Amino acid sequence: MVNETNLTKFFNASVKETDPEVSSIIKSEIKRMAEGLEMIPSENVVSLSVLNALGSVFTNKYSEGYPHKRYYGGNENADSVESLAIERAKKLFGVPHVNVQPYSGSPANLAAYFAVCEPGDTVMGLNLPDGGHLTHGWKVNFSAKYYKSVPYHVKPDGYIDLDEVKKLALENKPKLIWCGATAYVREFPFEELGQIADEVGAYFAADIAHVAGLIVGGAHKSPVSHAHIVTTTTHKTLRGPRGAMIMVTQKGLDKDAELAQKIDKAIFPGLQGGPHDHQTAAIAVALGEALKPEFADYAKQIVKNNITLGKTLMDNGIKLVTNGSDNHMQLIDLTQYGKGKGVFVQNALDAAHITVNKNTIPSDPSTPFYPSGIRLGTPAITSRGMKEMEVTLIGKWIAEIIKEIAPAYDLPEDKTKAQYIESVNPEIKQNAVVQRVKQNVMQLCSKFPLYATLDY
Ligand code: DSN
Repeated sequence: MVNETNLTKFFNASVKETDPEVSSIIKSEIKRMAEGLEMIPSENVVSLSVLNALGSVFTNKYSEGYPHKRYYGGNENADSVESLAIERAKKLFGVPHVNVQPYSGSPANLAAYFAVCEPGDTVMGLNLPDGGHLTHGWKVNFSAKYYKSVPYHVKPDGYIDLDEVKKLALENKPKLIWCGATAYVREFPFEELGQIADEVGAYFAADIAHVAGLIVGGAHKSPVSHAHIVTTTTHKTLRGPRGAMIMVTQKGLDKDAELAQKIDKAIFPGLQGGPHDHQTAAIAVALGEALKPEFADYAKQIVKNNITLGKTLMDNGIKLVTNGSDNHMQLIDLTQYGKGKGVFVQNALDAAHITVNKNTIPSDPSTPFYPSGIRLGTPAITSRGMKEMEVTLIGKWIAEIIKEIAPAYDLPEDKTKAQYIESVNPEIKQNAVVQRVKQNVMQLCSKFPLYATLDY
């Protein structure tokens, strides 16, 4: 028999007692996060409430369909939590229609195509090596295999080439134009791209996965009055669980009165089965947090921290794409030290407990797997409470490591790249500068606990 006390006990039962193997891996991951600086700009630290909702009994439920129109019984609570998430998202973003069921960002974008395009239609998005996303038309992705992809690019200065977008749009008459990126450091030109889309009669979809938190926090302008469709993940600057949402704007409904139904049908039954109700519950919690006034302070602090990070790096001799940033991420250009240096710097920073990712830079002289840049940012360290003072220290440490490691190692031109990287890794880990920075990082992290209330 399940009474409330049993349920509470069950809910709180630690995996420690039932599965020591998994428990020990989770414990190691908590330690890694707690003792390091998470600076991958698409990652964050969710609240304990978000974690709690994500680990709730909703994971047991099947709810194919939408609130009050389900294919299974027992959905009164799933209806309530999904309706609540939808209402919060509508209020937060100022849109008339929201679907909170996409499993993650790529399925959300796939649904947008499925809703408004036929296979073979022409679509445009930012080229992946220029910072764009796989699902915006990169050649190996469904978005270029099933649609005719005409990518646009950034200019040599790193900003989106709006003249090129206009020229390509007039020539190719796309059905859909995307705005959004994984590695773009300036505010998106939503208004200008929306005008181009209108001129050629295209749908305009803004994928705000990276900057959703900055937008709802008032640190960046919203695309809602310019786009027909807005997609976003929920786990980046929005600081929710892994998941995604698709929004239809009033402009979208004015263009196509059926657009909301088309999006909903594309998600279910078009592409997905049962929604992840535990994810929906956690999204509702995160949206509730984002509606609070303190979230605006958080969003603005992310940007302030990132501007400080960029300035510190440049003051210490590091080159940045576009010489800085407007958002939550920086793209370090390592080509002053040679090509393909990203992997050595990523490994050295990893050894110093600073987690970043190697990334292509515009016109990268190397390849996406061995790129010449580093992408890093401030959402997660801002969630831990770090401000400009801490970020200045971190920026100096990163610059020290780059200057120590990047000139010291060169990628072989032949097929021995992976063996070479593996062979120099132990030396990089033991490097005196890397070791000193690691000690400093661990000391700093101890003052900003990941979850002050968790026992790890
Ligand atoms: N993987 C995400 C990122 O890191 O930006 C994009 O899908």
